[in-house]
Parts: sequence; C-alpha cells; structure tokens
Amino acid sequence: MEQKHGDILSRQFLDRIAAARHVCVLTGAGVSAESGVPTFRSAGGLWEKYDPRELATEAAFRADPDLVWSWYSWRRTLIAGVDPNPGHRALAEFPSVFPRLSLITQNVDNLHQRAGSPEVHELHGNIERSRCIECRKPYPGDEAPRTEHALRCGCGGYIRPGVVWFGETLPEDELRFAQAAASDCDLFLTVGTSGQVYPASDLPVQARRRGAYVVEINPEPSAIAHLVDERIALPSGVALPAVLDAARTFHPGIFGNT
Ligand code: BV8
Ligand code: ZN
Repeated sequence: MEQKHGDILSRQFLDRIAAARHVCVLTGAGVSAESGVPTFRSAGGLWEKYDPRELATEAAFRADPDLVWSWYSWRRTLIAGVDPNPGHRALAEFPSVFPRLSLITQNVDNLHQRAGSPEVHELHGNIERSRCIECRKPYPGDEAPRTEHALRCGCGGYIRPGVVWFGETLPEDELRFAQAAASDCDLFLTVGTSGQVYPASDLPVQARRRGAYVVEINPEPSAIAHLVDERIALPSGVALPAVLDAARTFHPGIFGNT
C-alpha cells in the first residue's frame, strides 16, 4: 500500500512541493539500506572487521590490491543479489512530477539506475566501473571483472575500482553539476546520509545558503541536522513514496521529462 502523504508530510513541506521549480536530491547509503546493502556505519559482513575509510583509499589498494579488490568483489556480489527498494523507485518517478529534478548520489551501487532513474550524478563513481591505476585505461565492458584477485592491465598496473577513494578528488564535471544544482534549486532533499563526508556534505548547506528549503529524510539526525529546515525521521522507503504521492496531486504527471 503506497504511503499517503497526508499523514507524514508537514504543511510547510507540502507547500514547497507544490511550488517546486527545481528539486535537488542528494542520496547516501541509507537509501540502499532497505534493499539490504549495509551502510558505512552499520554492522554487517566484512565491514565489521575493516573501517571503510581504511580500505577505500589508494594507499590501502597499493599495499594489498587483492584485499581491497576482494572487498569490492564482496560488495558487488551483495549488490547484485538485492533489488532497488520503494525509495529508489519513487525517485525514478520524480522527473515526471517535478518541472526539474537533479539526482545526485554518493552511492556507488548502481541501484538508482536499476530503479529506472534516467539521470544519476555519481559523486563517488560506480562500483561496476574499473580502470588501470597506472595508465588509467578503462576496463572494457559494463561490469567489473568478477575475480577474487586484482587483475593487471597490459601495462603492468593493477585494475582498480572506478570509485572515488578518500583523499581523491571528485569527478570535476559531477561536482560542478552538483554545486550548480544546489545553488539553483528551491527544494533540496538530503536522504539517507550521515553528512560526514565532504564535499558532498556541503551541498545541502550551499543550497540553504542560496535560499532553498532543505529537508532531511533520515531516521537518525545527521551531522548537518542542525542546518536543515525540516527533518522527516522516517526510512526513505516510506518518506519518498509519500513525497511522490504529494507531488502527483499537485503536478499529475505533466512533466514528461523522464
Ligand atoms: C576530497 C566511494 C579533496 C568509495 C566514498 C577532515 C575533516 C573534513 C574532511 C576531511 C578530513 N579529512 C579528509 C577529509 C576529506 C574526506 C572526508 O570527508 N573524510 C571524512 C571521513 C571526514 N573527503 C574526501 O577525501 C573526498 N575527497 O575531499 O578531495 C582533495 C582535494 C585536493 C586533492 C586531493 C583531495 C572523497 C570522499 C569520497 C570517498 N568515497 N565512497 C566506496 O564506496 O568504497 S565515501 C562513502 O562514505 C560513501 O560514498 C558516502 O559518501 C560515505 C558514507 O556516508 P553515507 O552515505 O552518509 O552513509 P553512512 O553509513 O555514513 O550513513 C547512512 C545514513 O543513512 C545514516 O545517517 C543512517 O541513519 C541513515 N539511514 C539508515 N537507514 C536508512 C537511513 N536513511 C533513510 N532511510 C533508511 N532506511
Ligand atoms: Zn595500465
């Protein structure tokens, strides 16, 4: 039963949904939690033994390519076995109920694309993309090699995951897009993120500074909870379908930009 918006969205938020010209959504690991993908700060599997911030670095990969590669293989296998959840699927409908939608994700799990979102801006790359750590040659095909051990490129360098590690700069075009969208939008939703990783965590702050109404959707307050206009302490799989339901009443599928 699709969540009706009346009982969980505030009047203030409903007015902002009705008037929205450009909606910007930033997602984090919490949006994939209801699909069964462990977040960075929850228990679960290999992540219990290792701190992702230790493993998700170039230094860790160079020190032990097989360990880091196998961590990503384990994550890829886990992700392949799950499905997008109602939160991902609601977001995939947003382009048809809002005049303009910018979907920006910190997640590398491809679940927004699998849910049908037509345009996903990945600040931290994608776990199915790989390239040579030395000559940067992309690994061919849409999927990373399904191997336990790290492979080598023809140049002798190791094949690394096509994600952004801690200490690495974000893809310039994606970061520029995200900053422009945060500055232009009039409604910013920060969903399923603890707000601890920079520069993604600065986007909601930037949006608010430029006059957007910022709503956090997260059962727990994030590190930037004190900086948003409103918090919805619900799982994204409940709140996002309610936002979609509300938007449909104001803009009944009149924006064919899917
Ligand atoms: C850079 C890809 C600059 C890899 C990732 C000291 C202070 C401040 C900053 C720094 C510092 N030291 C270093 C930095 C910069 C650093 C950083 O921010 N570090 C943090 C840890 C302090 N940032 C970087 O290094 C970035 N690069 O700054 O470059 C630079 C400039 C010049 C030259 C060189 C460099 C690069 C950061 C990208 C790292 N890569 N991912 C991979 O996935 O393996 S980060 C990774 O962790 C994710 O992508 C995501 O960004 C982050 C996890 O955060 P969340 O997504 O928020 O997930 P989390 O588990 O934390 O929280 C989940 C939330 O969901 C919770 O709040 C929970 O309550 C909620 N939730 C749970 N269930 C639900 C839910 N919500 C809704 N519904 C539910 N059902
Ligand atoms: Zn190479």
